[in-house]
Amino acid sequence: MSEQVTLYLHKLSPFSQKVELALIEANAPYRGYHVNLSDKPEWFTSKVNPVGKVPTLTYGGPRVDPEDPSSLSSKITESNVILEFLADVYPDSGLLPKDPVSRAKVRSFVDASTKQVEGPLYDFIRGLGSYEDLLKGIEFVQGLLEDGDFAVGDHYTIADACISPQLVRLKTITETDLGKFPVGLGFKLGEELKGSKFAKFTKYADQILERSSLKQTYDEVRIFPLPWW
Ligand SMILES: N[C@@H](CCC(=O)N[C@@H](CS)C(=O)NCC(=O)O)C(=O)O
Repeated sequence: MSEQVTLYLHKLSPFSQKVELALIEANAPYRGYHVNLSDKPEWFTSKVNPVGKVPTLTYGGPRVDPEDPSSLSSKITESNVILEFLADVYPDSGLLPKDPVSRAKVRSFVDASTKQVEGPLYDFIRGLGSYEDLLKGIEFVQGLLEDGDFAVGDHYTIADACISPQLVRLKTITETDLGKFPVGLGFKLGEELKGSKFAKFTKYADQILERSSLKQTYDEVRIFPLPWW
């Protein structure tokens, strides 16, 4: 029997969503436990993650009640680290390709999408970041995209899982203009992304947004405003 996997998550957390996407795409059995971030249980910081953040994954050890975690399981934190861990634990999932050059490309994509889109996008939504920085980041990441349906190669990888929460939030803000940025900038961004300059990015995003893993992990109605933003 496979090792136990429990994912401590929050349904509105984009970082949790990355990990849940990878688990679903890998067909990995896991138990999800929703952590109430507005009233965090004491056991979560004392027994699961001292930093108190989701996602956190427990791996191995006995199958216990998630509210009474075992000291025998490994506790893995930070969404991108967890993505790599899942690719290691499920080597046949395709979450990382076998070929070293393709693996490096996936990792470069994860790094770039985190620094150039994830950070600027969440700053932009919170009214803290610039429109131009976000657009430059999207352009940079577009330059890394290959020609197929996936970020790298012909299979869903952690590169796709890593950027998906941003793609779906980009869709929401460009269609609704919801966010703490100046009124109208969300719609403007949407128009810009529809232009020929961003055709490759938009085509890729549209394909990823159709995946059932994405639909299973995103609740558009409840996502804005996020309680902790
Ligand atoms: N860099 C972390 C960020 C995780 C993070 O900020 N999680 C938020 C939810 S989106 C959280 O748990 N916030 C609760 C808190 O800080 O108390 C990752 O990639 O996993």
